[in-house]
Amino acid sequence: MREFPDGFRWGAATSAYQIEGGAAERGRSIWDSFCAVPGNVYHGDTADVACDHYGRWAEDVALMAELGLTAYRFSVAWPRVLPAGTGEPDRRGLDFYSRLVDALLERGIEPALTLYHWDLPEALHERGGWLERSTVDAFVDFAGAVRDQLGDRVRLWTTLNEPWVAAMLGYGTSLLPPALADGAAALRAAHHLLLAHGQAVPVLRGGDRQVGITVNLSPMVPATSSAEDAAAAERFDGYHNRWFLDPLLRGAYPQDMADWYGAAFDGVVAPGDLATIAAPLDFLGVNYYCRMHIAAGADAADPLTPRPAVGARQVSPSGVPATAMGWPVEPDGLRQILVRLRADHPGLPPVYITENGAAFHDYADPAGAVHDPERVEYLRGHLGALHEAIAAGVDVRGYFCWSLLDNFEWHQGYAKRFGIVHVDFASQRRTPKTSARWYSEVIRANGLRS
Ligand code: PNW
Repeated sequence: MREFPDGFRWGAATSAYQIEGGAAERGRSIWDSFCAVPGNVYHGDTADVACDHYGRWAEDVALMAELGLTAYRFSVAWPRVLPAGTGEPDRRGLDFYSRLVDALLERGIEPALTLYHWDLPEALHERGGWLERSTVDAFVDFAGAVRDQLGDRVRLWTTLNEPWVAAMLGYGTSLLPPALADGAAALRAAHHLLLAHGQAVPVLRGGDRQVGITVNLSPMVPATSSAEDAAAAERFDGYHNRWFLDPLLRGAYPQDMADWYGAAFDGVVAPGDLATIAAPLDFLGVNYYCRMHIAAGADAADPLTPRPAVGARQVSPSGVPATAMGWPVEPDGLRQILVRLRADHPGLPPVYITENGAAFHDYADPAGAVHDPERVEYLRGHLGALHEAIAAGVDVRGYFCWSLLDNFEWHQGYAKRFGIVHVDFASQRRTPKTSARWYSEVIRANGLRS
């Protein structure tokens, strides 16, 4: 038996855009516009209905209770609270989240709220979006409006989900909106996202509220033992991990990367910004999916090619099993990144694993049960690695599996299923997969029996 600490939180995670639907009752976001362009999203899928969580939230909370979750991570759709991005909050939007929070608390499930999971109001994008400081101010107002409504009942507050994805993929590639594929824009957006986080921290603090941010981290593995690949992996680490961790936890951007980016990063930082961004955190949220294997030399044809350029590319390791996303399954990477975090940042706050999971193909048997043996093995491996990290002294307070439900997997539409609960998108029927039943047992035991 590998037991977890007393009081360890066992959760599952979702995000507003990926599950809610209810599109007619909220404002538009950059994702709505992106989905409307043929070719952007696999199969032309949209999130107008998604899992209809907006209509079925009560059923979904009952399901969480049945599975025994002790925490639930969700995000608030900015365009549902402030349809035009700023101005007067829409009561319907605030009431929706208020009912959700009450239902969770009634079931003894701790709500963990994320303010920004990529659904920027279209109206703010039209005024420059994350390229402009005015969006930082709008975010702080949004944070205040949600705090006013839910601050008495929600204890765990996360400002942003994965600023690397929002900035480096959203502004630096054409894979996610606003799809600018512009390196200088990506650095500007990243800085303004971090600033929005930093400015929101004091607004959210108070009472027994704990405030943090979620970053996605990956250990970097040089593809070969060459000095070129080692240097490339170090730059990719700077681009992906340190560009966000260092300002948040050290109050400075990594100098090697600032030098490498050169003119693309000129004039972005204003006096005082770095102190704002480094506001002390009550916890750090870490999303972990896989390690990244890195070789020197860019691949301009790769839609994920970094902008600004880092002279490095991701390669697939041979002999390593992969998920349906093509992501290598390397559970020990979770232990590696946590142990490194603790070594690199002596003042590291408590950590929550705010996402970990995988897309796999599942199959239904004649009785209607849905089996996903690969996900069970994925979760077992990663929880084992997490247990080792805790034994090594990393203060981890909880784990949220991504995701509670199969959902709208961004530009991959509904083709990739991350849920521990199967969703039939025609009938909206929810069926817990084998992995959900297995996870329930882990929660009940507060650890791994095998
Ligand atoms: C996360 N990468 O995104 C998101 O927070 C979720 O909304 C999403 O559904 C989930 O992972 C699965 O994709 C990531 O390229 C997207 O390193 C890309 C990366 C990491 C995380």
